[in-house]
Amino acid sequence: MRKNEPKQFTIKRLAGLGLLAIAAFGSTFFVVKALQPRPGSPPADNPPGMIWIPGGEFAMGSEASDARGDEKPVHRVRVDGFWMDITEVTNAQFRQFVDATGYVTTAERAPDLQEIMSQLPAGTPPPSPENLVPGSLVFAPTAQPVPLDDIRQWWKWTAGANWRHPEGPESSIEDKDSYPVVQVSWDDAVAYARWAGSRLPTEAEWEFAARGGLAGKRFVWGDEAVSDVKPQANIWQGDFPYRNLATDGHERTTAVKAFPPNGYGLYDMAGNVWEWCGDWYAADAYARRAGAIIVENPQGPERSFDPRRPEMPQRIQRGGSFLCNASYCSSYRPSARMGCTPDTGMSHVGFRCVRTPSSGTTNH
Ligand SMILES: [Ca+2]
Repeated sequence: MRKNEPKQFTIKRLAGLGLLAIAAFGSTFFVVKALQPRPGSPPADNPPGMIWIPGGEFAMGSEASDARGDEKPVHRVRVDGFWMDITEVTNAQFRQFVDATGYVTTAERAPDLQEIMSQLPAGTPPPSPENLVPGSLVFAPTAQPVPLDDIRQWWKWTAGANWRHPEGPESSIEDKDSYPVVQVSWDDAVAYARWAGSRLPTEAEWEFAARGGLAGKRFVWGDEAVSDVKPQANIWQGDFPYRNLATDGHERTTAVKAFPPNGYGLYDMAGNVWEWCGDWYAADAYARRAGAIIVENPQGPERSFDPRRPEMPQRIQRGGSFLCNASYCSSYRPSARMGCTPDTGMSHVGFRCVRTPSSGTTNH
């Protein structure tokens, strides 16, 4: 691994093992073409809390100096128009879903030992019984600088952590109705979306929307560098993972709409919490599109592929979180991709939904 290369990691809900994969990728220069918005007026029946994203053709991915291997090559993609939640799904919205359905989230159920072992390399010892209780992964800052190659140092399996107690059993979401729900697995997000008459966005829809009509820009707000004085999004200021200066006023998540929206009127498409997408994660998804003139409404690969963790199927997350920092994880860039196993909840992962006039509510 060369020094100063961006890192990407994969996390599995492993009941205390905190197993992860870390990989680094090289970087090259890139040039992208201009966005070509597709004309057309939005449908009249705008769902509440959503905004019409007009669809169009765009350059997906990045070959900038801080882009990772799985963001390359940049390629042309067209997506049809869709409605998208203006904000991340909030605690209040998720509570409505749970109250209406009695849904029990993944983090509120005990992990399945057989399933865990099936996704671990042969010979890995099983987690201890006391860890096979309902819980989830919570970020815990370290006391001092640590090597950034082992995320187990700051992600802790926490019994009793779930969407109602996102930082552990002593925490709560009281007075946080307008904060994004976290500690939701991909399965939880899909269940909510179905109930809401929506679905998770495809990765292509998410990136198109995040770019907000700007072509080939590094960030959702343009090319302007991240400001330490007036941060453009809820990301980490200071030294990760031990010194959080919180100059943006927020140590962890913040209420939605606390930062300016992007060009489409969408909030927190950079930072605050990661957002699940419908697609499987495949490191080579873009490489497999090479040669296509334009890819229409891609739904993602048929199956997950990650050479670093082949035994762990993963779904896509996008947008980065309050933990992202240029020195470690600049994943608030609109092209940055993350894979995560669909049964994993974390204290910096949420989601938002989309809806299309004709395609129904299915995530595959
Ligand atoms: Ca976000």
